[in-house]
Amino acid sequence: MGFRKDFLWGGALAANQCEGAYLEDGKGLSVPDMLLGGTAEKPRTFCPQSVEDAFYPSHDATDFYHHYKEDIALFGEMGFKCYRMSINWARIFPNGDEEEPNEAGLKFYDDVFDECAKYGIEPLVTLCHYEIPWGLVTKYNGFADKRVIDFFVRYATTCFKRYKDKVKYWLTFNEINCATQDNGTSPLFGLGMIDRDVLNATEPVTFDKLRNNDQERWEALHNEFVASAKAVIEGHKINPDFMIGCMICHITWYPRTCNPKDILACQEEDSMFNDFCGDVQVRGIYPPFALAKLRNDGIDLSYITEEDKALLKEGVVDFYTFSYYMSNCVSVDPEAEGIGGNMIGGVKNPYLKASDWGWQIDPDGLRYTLKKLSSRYPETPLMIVENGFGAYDKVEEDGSIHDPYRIDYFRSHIQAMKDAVDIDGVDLIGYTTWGPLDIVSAGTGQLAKRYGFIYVDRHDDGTGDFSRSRKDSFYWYKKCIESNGEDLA
Ligand code: P53
Repeated sequence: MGFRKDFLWGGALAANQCEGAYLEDGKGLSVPDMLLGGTAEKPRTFCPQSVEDAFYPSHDATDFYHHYKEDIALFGEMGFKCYRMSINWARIFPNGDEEEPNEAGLKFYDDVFDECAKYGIEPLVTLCHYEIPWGLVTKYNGFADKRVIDFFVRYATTCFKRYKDKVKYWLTFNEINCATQDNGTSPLFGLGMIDRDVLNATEPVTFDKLRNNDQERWEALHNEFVASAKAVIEGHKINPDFMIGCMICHITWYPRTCNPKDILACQEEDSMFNDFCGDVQVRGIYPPFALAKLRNDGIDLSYITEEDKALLKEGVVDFYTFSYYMSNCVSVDPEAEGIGGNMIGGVKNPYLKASDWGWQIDPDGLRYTLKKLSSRYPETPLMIVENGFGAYDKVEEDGSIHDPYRIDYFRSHIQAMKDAVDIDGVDLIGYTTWGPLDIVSAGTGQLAKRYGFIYVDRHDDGTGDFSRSRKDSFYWYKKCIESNGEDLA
């Protein structure tokens, strides 16, 4: 059987991680512009007042803004059918709350879409990929303020109208469920919320200092659900053929042991982190376990109005997309060995190997996840919009880059996808790998954590000439796409 004939093979980037040109053509500042770099061991920090000589990795990123023609040509050479990208909100509405959009920003994405069309590449556009305009953070505390719903809807409808004949596939918010974490980082990235007392910090602030008020955070997430639903409703009026999806960060959880207490703790993690937001966006209702959990945690749920409930019901998504990188374990044993490296945390799985950043490599977990999602949402097409392997790469004397570890990762995950389709009957419409081109890491701000098939000469000390070159994995993925996923050798 194999993958569908029209399977959407491709790769995925986010504007703030690849574009650079952070103040060009009228762009306003956005959250990632305020973040400094870290390492695998040392978390990145936040500082809105430019620290002298400090390196803000997103300011230039890997300069896609000036290389998009070359980059899209390389995607075309690999045979991409689909390119997932994001529009940088602050290019279109520099402060977020203007009445009129910035024409130069709109024009840039017209050019990007036209370039894709030359190679028959279908764009899949995320409207908000961790890149809320900074003006909305300072003035409104992001989605904590209901007015931001309408700013988002204005931005979304502006894009829908402008690109209605160039873009069919849209996602509203990237990894919306990360806001369920109370670690400070995720609310800043996703919701644009930050403690008022560190808003104007002049020294770098570590993320553990960023804490949000729980009541405010859950309300802000609700506002994001409403904003997404309204965008879906408006989008379908503009073009009924639009496919508008949700995007969930799926971290697959396993109980560390068969102790029933571990099983329950694991189910709780899975429900609240993975299932809650997807249920709201696919089914249009808050699932009972989430309502109960929030209520039991003392959250006043009166913000979920009847009017909002009707919007959530009407604005359900057309497809479900998710990122998948790893699985983690859950244990009630406080002595269980933890893992670091991702912002989500978790417990070590003795059967799995991990990347240099502690992300546990688990292709079986992808098959398990696909089967679970297809049972949970049997009428909703699924798409994997992020999957990939962050690693240190070495450039050889002759300029070649051998990355067999990355090829292994993709081979095993694509095989797992194939099994999910062939053996488990999953309706999977596409697969875009994360970071086909080297970019800035969201979690650590590093350039050294590379995901690409295409190497970019840019480094954490700010050196490099941004030149591009093909890694071994480039040729491997090209062959994979050419054979519609049959040739994984
Ligand atoms: P980096 C953590 C865990 C899973 C997905 O991440 C995550 C994160 C954030 O670190 O985010 C997604 O760059 C996100 C991308 C991000 C990618 O995973 O930390 O949608 O923006 O770059 C990989 O290695």
